[in-house]
Amino acid sequence: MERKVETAWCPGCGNFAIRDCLEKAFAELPIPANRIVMTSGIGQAAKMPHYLEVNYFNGLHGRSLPLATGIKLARPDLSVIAYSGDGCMYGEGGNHFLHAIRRRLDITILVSDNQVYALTKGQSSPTTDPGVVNDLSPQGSLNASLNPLALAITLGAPFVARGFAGDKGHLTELIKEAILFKGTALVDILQPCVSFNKINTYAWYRERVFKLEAPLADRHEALRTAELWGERIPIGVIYRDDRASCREIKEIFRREAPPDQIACQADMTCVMMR
Ligand SMILES: Cc1ncc(C[n+]2csc(CCOP(=O)(O)OP(=O)(O)O)c2C)c(N)n1
Repeated sequence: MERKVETAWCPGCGNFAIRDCLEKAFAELPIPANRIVMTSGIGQAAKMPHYLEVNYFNGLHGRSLPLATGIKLARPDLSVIAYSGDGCMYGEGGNHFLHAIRRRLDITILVSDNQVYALTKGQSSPTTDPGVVNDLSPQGSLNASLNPLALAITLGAPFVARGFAGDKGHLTELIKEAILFKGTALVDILQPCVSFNKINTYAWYRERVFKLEAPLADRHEALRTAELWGERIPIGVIYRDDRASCREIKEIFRREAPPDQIACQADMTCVMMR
């Protein structure tokens, strides 16, 4: 396909494969293109919507979720996708990640997880494995890593999945399923970074990933599966709960206040004006 825009990604970046999957998913979904909107923060991954034919709002670092929340509150008819890298979503945006899931809105969260802050030249990110040596942590990354899937399950997210940029057919289906899911859906995507992560390469993942046959409905079992990392890494829908309801926007407005009395705080928490 002919591209109109040149990307800032390195040749071989996992984001190219993820972009292909998003394009295919958008083309195949029964949702008109003008009903889909993406939000993103800052980083190489956050440039994803720039390179797609999609409506988008590119905000500050870590702020893709407040933007998505605001858009969803104002326009519940739109399919809203918050996109970013692991640093932006789980680091700078970590607080928003926690509370966006608690709000139970119908938003899709997609993350290019390369286990590194790539745009700023490879610092350890929240998902960097402890002990990993990089240019900026020559003695090895000191912190424990954050497991976004286990965290999302713990917070009660009703759809929690992991994809792999090296399996485009599987990832495309995951993205479509997450967008169609009615409720907060997370897909953390294993995205090899050819420049700043020489450990978690395509080959490294290919030796370890295995596909889950079906989503788990039991949260505790899902949590145990989400915690698998290292020798065996599950991909697919880890947890799916179709009984969990997402909050209808009109319900929020009707129960809590008429729309003209609603204000949004800086973190997009809806509050009633007194
Ligand atoms: C508030 C704020 N802090 C830090 C930065 C610098 N910064 C820009 S991009 C980035 C890292 C992005 O990493 P990630 O979200 O993992 O995406 P990647 O580049 O790896 O795709 C950082 C730290 C910033 N722009 N704003």
